[in-house]
Amino acid sequence: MLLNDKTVIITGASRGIGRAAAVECARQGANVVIGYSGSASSQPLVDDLIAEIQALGRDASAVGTPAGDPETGEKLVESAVTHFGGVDVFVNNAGICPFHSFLDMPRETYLETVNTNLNGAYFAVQAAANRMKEQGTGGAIIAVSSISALVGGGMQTHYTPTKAGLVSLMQSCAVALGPYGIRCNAVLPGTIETDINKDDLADSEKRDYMIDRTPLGRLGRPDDLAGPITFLASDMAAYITGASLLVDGGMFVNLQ
Ligand code: NAD
Ligand code: RM4
Repeated sequence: MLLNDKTVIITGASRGIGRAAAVECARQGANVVIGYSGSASSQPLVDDLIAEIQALGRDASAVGTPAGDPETGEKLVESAVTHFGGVDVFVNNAGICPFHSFLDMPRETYLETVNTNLNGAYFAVQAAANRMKEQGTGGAIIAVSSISALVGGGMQTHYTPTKAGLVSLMQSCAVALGPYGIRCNAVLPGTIETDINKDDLADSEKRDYMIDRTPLGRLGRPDDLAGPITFLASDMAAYITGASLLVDGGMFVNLQ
């Protein structure tokens, strides 16, 4: 039980990597605040996740609020305090990647991507950190960044800067929040099969290319991120802050 009786907030937890992390945190003893977009289509997914967490003997609350809204962090913290008495871990996971070419990138697509992935994260991290400071018991903040913080993508010119921004945010917050015992780290997934890249990977040539680039010989699954996120959230990582952990099956180091 790495997270016994801890309270973990996870944004974008209705599916994919966020969901897998939520279930693993509950398995490790945590109660979970599920952040989700608030869309009607997410509701059954959230109900299903709550049931799975409760079947593990833990509890969950859910807050439907857009990740890019500057008030979202405060709403999530409020739910954590009301239901579970405080916040120990904040996982900023919600994100979008509407693949699009650069020269004709619609302004609204760029702005929505930056707002959802980075601006929202900034204010949510700030809200979680203020609560952790007030509690005086330290805490852990984890940003779900990407291998794309380190390498480019011609159809991701709006997305990769947000992921590099999250790494930088965790580094600066590690410095700003270290004195309060709040650790800030990033995980950098490689290519994980989820809804975010379903269309992109529907092209079998592209999918095979991504597999070929991966020394471990397969694309990632959401569960591949659950362990690393839980580890960074736990006291096993007590002396780790400002770090970036690639979880990519070796894709990044594979030149030749
Ligand atoms: P996903 O599409 O399954 O999950 C994204 C989650 O974010 C969903 O729960 C979605 O509802 C939520 N979300 C999207 N927009 C939102 C908004 N405006 N408000 C609230 N919630 C919103 O994809 P995923 O792969 O699980 O993505 C999770 C994170 O992992 C993202 O930040 C993504 O950039 C990152 N990531 C994914 C990969 C990959 O290959 N799948 C690789 C690197 C990083
Ligand atoms: C990741 C990485 C993956 C892509 C997802 C959407 O950061 O670039 O290859 O599938 O984003």
